[in-house]
Amino acid sequence: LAVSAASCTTKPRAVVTGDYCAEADAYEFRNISDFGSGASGWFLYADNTPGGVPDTTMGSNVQITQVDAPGRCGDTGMVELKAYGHNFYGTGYGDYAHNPSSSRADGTGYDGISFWAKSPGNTDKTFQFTVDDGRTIKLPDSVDGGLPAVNPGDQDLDHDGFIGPGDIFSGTECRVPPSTKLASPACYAGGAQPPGTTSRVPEPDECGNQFHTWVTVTDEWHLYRIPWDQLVQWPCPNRLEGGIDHADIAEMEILFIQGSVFDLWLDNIAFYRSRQDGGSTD
Ligand SMILES: [Ca+2]
Ligand SMILES: [Ca+2]
Repeated sequence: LAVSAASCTTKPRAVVTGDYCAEADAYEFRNISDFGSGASGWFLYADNTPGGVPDTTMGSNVQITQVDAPGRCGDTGMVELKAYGHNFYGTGYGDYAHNPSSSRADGTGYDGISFWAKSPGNTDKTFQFTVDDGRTIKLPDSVDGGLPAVNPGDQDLDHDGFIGPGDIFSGTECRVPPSTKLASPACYAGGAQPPGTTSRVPEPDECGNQFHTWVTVTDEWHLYRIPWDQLVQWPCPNRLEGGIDHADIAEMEILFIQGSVFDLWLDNIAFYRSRQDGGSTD
């Protein structure tokens, strides 16, 4: 009997040219986080799966990694977000440096947010990227450990002398949701909740519902550009009209779902726009 040959032939690999640095040539940037030296301005969190990486008992600050020159296009300061073995709700990395209303990032006049990234080797490539503005951010994570006293700019709407659920923190325009220990808004954390979590639907004026998108990276460095209108919210009662506020960008976060394996290298988060001169590299 003639048996037809298996049709799984080997595809030639795409040639890696290494000239990825030119991807930035057509754009100009306003820095948000360049991970040069000192504090990264980012934190990490993860579930408690034994043996999971990162190990949150080793601290929650993300350290800057200095690689050998020439690094990425001559830039040697960056962060490596390594995660595997977290099987409950997963792992997250977030920017804390731009949360207070006094240190928000202003992207007025820019087309969106960009960064450099790669996840080399036998790793997952797709993650959720979330961005808060001053109207969505839940500041601070308040209720655990007692209600914060009222500070200038806070709105103590129930006049009890503390800022708690239903009140409004300075720098936000939305009401503090009830403690997540009681119930986690189903629309707040991406619509997905850990098993056993009591979920509820947020009120129309409640904080949360971050703007978000998904990003798929490769083994090699590339510049990723996220135009403003690609950052969307979940279709929940606390969704805002008109999209994200370019002038009032707060926390950014990278979420790795449970069971995923990442070695995500991340660098130079910035606002980007097309170069006014059309892209010459003078
Ligand atoms: Ca850098
Ligand atoms: Ca109050």
